[in-house]
Amino acid sequence: MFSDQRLAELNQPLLAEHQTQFQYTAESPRLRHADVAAVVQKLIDFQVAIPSWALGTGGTRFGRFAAGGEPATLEDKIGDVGILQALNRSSNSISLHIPWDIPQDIPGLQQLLKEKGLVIDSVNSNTFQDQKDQPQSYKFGSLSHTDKAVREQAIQHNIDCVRYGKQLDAKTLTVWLADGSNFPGQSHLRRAFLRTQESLAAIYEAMPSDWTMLVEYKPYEPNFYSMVIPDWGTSLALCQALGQQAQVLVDLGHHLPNTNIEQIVGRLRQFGRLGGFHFNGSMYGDDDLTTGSIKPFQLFLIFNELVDAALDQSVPAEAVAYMIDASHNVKDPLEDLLQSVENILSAYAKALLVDREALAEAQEANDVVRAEEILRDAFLTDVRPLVSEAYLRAGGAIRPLAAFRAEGAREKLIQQRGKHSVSTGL
Ligand code: AOS
Ligand code: ZN
Ligand code: ZN
Repeated sequence: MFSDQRLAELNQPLLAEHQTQFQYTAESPRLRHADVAAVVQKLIDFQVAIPSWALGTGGTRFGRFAAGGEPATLEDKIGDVGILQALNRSSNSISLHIPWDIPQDIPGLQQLLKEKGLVIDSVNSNTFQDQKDQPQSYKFGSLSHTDKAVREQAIQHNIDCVRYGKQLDAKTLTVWLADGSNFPGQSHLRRAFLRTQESLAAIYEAMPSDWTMLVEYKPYEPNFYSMVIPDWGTSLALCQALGQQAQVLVDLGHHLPNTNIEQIVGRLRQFGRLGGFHFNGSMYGDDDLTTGSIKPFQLFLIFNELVDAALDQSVPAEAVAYMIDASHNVKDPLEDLLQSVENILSAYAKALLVDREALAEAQEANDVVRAEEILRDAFLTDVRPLVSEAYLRAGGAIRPLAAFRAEGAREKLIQQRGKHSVSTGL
């Protein structure tokens, strides 16, 4: 849909204004301390994975309102991420969820991924639902279940996920467990943890040596009394017991209100155990809203920790997997994802603009107000021209969302796939 030529046509009317704005920002005396060209290059290099399950409308337990033109197959989903990538050149990978995305025609999928310039970054296992014809039920847990037969089924499912992932050159297995209990006394808390650790170890052993296992935590939902992996401490303990290929995954929505997530991120980086993110926006809990829509300052502070850690020689270098985990009830899913990626890039750009030398001085001198003002200066900078410049230089659209609309992309997808097509994911 978005050929290079079409993108050039869509960019043409915006070009002059963009150049003026970019120039103005790049030459702003407020950014004297920053290397703007280097910031733009870092934005160009930054990639965030798109979850296959966020390409359709999610709905809630009360209802679901289809967007129309939703992807029904893995091929369609790759097509959708291809649209995002053509527009913003910052979404070159896809997270799969098994069994929603079981790859069938491997050579065909590989070809399609190549054509669109995409890779599969991670495979997510699903032991939170029972599948048709599945012998054992996950009603009372999966990797933590009291019954060995259920645990073995869940372990095998995770091993199968790795096998599917290998077919498409993925290198990451993400494990999120719904396991827990709804009432006091229902579950033996320590034993449930130990059984989980044992199950994860069996999966870890079966994983190729160049794979990473990401262990996601979540304080509540679907279980409301206890979750087996409720917090980053539990994830970290499991990862330390498993080995260096096991890393903690931080989903921004998986914290109780007012948790200092940036500090968790800083700690995990320091310990060499920050494996990746599930980005989303959160007002109350696991809301899975557009990343940066509710707490943009928090998103900036998270990136501030990441940028700071990357500059610190004493912090172990590690590959962090940046992924979105979102769900859409009222927005067009693709528009939402374009907004999310842009908000992520903006937060990153602002973090890159922090005057780190001045901040370190203010911190050493305990100058609270000055230190805070330095962060606020960066946060309040309008970085949209820098983000647009990155899109443009990478070959994308100056304004991806506007291009998506100008092209009538959703209408075209509806023409192709129908008004009532339903995505296979949640
Ligand atoms: C669930 O709350 C988690 O965020 C998982 O990452 C989950 O696999 C994903 O949201 C898809 O349902
Ligand atoms: Zn998640
Ligand atoms: Zn979640």
